Amino acid sequence: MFCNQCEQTSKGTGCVTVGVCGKKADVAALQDLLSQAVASLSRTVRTARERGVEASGADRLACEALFATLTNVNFDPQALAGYVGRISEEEARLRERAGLGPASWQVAPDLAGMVSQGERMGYPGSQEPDADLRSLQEILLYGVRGVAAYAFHAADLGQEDQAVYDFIHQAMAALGSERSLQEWLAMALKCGEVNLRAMELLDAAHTGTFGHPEPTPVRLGPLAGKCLLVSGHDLRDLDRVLQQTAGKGIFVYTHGEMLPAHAYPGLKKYPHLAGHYGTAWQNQKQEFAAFPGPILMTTNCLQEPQAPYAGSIFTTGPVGWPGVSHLVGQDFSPLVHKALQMPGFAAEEDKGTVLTGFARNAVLGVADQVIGAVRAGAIRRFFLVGGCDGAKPGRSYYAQLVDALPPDTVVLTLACGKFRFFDHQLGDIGGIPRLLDMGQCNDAYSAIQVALALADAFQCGVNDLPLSMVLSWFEQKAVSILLTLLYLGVKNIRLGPSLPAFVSPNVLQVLADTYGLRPIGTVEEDLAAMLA
Ligand code: SF4
Ligand code: SF3
Repeated sequence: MFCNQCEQTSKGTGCVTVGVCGKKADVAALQDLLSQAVASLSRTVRTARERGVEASGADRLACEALFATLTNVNFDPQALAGYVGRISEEEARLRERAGLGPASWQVAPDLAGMVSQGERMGYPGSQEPDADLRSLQEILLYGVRGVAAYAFHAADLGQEDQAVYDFIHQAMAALGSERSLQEWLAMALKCGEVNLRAMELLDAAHTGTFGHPEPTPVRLGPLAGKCLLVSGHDLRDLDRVLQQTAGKGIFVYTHGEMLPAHAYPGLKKYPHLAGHYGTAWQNQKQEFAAFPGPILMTTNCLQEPQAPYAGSIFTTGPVGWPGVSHLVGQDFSPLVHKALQMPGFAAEEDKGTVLTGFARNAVLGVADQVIGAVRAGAIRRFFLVGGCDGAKPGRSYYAQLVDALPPDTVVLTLACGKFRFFDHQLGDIGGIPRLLDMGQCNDAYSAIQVALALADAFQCGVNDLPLSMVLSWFEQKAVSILLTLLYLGVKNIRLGPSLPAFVSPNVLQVLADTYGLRPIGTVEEDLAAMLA
């Protein structure tokens, strides 16, 4: 196997025998084959559409399949083989309808055959001998995986844009073809543009369905009683859980990226949405083991379930682990049943609260106050400290940076990296909290809208704002967000805890020269440079 798609990749170069994430060689091969199958489907979709043949069945399926290849989503060989089968059946149907004849390759008929086929083929673009051209194709592939994940969520809540699907097919179909460095770079930036649209759709899906997030204190300690934990990013799944547990005496808690759910009127209305439990994904083995109720994993980041909770964790959507109960469709009754069987928390515990819900509507609602504070010198600078968390010790940089920031600065944060500092008491500046949680990773859309609105108010460009971006990345959604920021021309982003293994030295030089993209350094040096 060879996989280099996430930040924790082995030795900073690539996982070759087993993934640091726990991905085994057969799963890696099946994910490569699945990506190849999507690329083949995408080529057929493009030809069929040129012939005027309807191909909408391929769009969401391709997104879901790509979602299953993201880091920490699906580790189940049977589930991945199932996706490969569905993709190739969809392609065969489409080819028949478009009068295209059979595809030039056939998926192996059984699991073992698929694994060796995936091993032989690798992921699309992996056969490119030139390191820089391969690097750009990997950036594109991983970015497209992130876009597909956001598009899948948005579509689930009824928000779709054909242009997003068309680009996903265009990019997947292009991988492995001969193109110049400039052409691949242009396509990677286009991926960033399309991701902005996908995040916009998801924002519309979330706010349209559940209302605009409102600043909301969230309880961190448990209440006495039966309990159920929901992790991942899928708000619709959380809504279903809340509906199906209503009136049953079960308290529902959020975990990881689900924290910002508490701020949506359509979700906070449930009195049994009791609070937030635990921190970011890499701590789940300890946190889940100590949770006295069942756990639902709606998306990434899933780690190998441990004995204490292997029988009480459930997956849904594109998530999977061999032997773990997978909930299909809208019926979560096995999960609810489990919650009623398990002991729940014996006693209430007070661990204070954290604030969330500072998405674009809430921040722009007090824009005059914020702008006034900047003009009066009360706010010297904003720091967007956002992105993913992970296990590397170097990630302590982000909490140290936040704690070292002077009191006339404001921290905007989003995604699971915030759990390193989300409960630090930073106080406020004239009533404006110094730590503003904007939401999940996809709520980078909110941060962008706030930055654009501030630039408008101050009649300057985003790069001229008193704003520094210090990002932490882990998986492929973060890759797509980084591409969005580069597409928008955002400069001088600091990225850590380490730079992607799939960015070659020459490509990195181009990104450094063009955008000033740079790795994080020490807290002291970076802070001095950003405040200068
Ligand atoms: Fe390694 Fe990350 Fe790939 Fe897992 S997803 S195999 S940790 S590079
Ligand atoms: Fe976290 Fe997995 Fe990226 Fe949505 S949940 S930010 S790492």
